Amino acid sequence: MSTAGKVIKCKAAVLWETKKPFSIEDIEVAPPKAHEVRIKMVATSVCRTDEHVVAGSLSTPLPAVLGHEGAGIVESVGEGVTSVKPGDKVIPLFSPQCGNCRICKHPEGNLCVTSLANPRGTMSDGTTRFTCKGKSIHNFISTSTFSQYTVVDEMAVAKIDAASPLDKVCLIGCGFSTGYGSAVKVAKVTPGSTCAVFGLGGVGLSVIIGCKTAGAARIIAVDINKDKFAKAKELGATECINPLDYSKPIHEVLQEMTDGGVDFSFEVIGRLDTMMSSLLSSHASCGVSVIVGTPPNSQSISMNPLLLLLGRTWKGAIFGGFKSKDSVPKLVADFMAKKFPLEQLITHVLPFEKINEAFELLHSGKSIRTVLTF
Ligand code: COD
Ligand code: ZN
Repeated sequence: MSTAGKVIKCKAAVLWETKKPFSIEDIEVAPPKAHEVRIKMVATSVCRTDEHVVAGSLSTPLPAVLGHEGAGIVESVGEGVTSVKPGDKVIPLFSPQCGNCRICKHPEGNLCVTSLANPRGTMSDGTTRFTCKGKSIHNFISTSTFSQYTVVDEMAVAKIDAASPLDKVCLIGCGFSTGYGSAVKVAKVTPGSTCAVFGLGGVGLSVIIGCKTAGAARIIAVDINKDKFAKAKELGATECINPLDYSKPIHEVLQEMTDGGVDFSFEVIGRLDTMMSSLLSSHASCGVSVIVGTPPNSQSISMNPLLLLLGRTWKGAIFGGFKSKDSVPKLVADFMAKKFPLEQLITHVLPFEKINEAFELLHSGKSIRTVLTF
């Protein structure tokens, strides 16, 4: 029996307050309104940004259904939806692409004005589609993938290859694309170049995959946890170094290793000191340094302008600089064409109900990505 046009009762992981575990609740998911899409989730992975909300270091209205790295199948669509139809495989987009704003029309920019405008935890009309125990529940950055069903705006969903494995390509919804795009799209890593990647979590490893795909000759992986080195090498790192093994600053070590500095450096940790080390490890004249990690709330760096005056470039981007609705289907196609792997980033697979276990794995540093299946 079709569920289109009806309220769906299903399970979702609700975060009622920060610093508390998720509760698996029975919720009601309202039908999609005009220009909205209701999705049956098939898989979602857990990203550190979800954890930042749980920990209270990133604020979004609560109670909420979190989760933003998922994949599913369209259950029904609201009036006027043209880009997807029931039965299509899709990935929700935490950074939507409206197609009409100044940024969407810019050839390079990717932070659509609608994503800048949506920290309020609602659909673009200002309301939510989730209810639990008679209370309205917020959504999270246009996605809310920690639910058996979710509703998203049409501009926040991309149709992908019908043959794609949703329990793998869900990573393209955030972490993989953020890292990979930082290398291939933001830095524009060139064949034969030398790269340094600071931080070897799931996003840093995805930067390494991007550097390798772009044809870098040397990829130097930097982390204070040497247990991360084996996987980094498996994915393309040519050398791995631990700052704790050296008495001098790590940027000096990198400068000596690379005749004055690397062509491309990436900070994928989210710390101000490593952002500066990463910048200094890029060549003073021709280096490009990319900030991928989010710095702690309201902290800033003071820097000597001479660091840029000699020719270096310092940049950053959200979601790997990709325009989401245009790029996600292409990234899935590239994965299907075996242009890059995703499997090695997935260390754990758990049923959705074990979401709190997935967050414990994230805290302990034992997981790269945990995929929850519905
Ligand atoms: N020096 C070297 N390595 C370090 C240091 C240090 N001082 N401190 C920590 N590390 C290493 C850790 O050992 C670890 O291996 C790695 O850095 C960090 O890995 P994870 O697993 O904590 O993190 P990731 O890869 O899942 O995510 C890292 C980000 C920095 C990308 C993430 O936290 C972030 O800021 N994301 C926001 C960026 C973004 O675009 N977000 C969009 C929506 S999510
Ligand atoms: Zn994320």
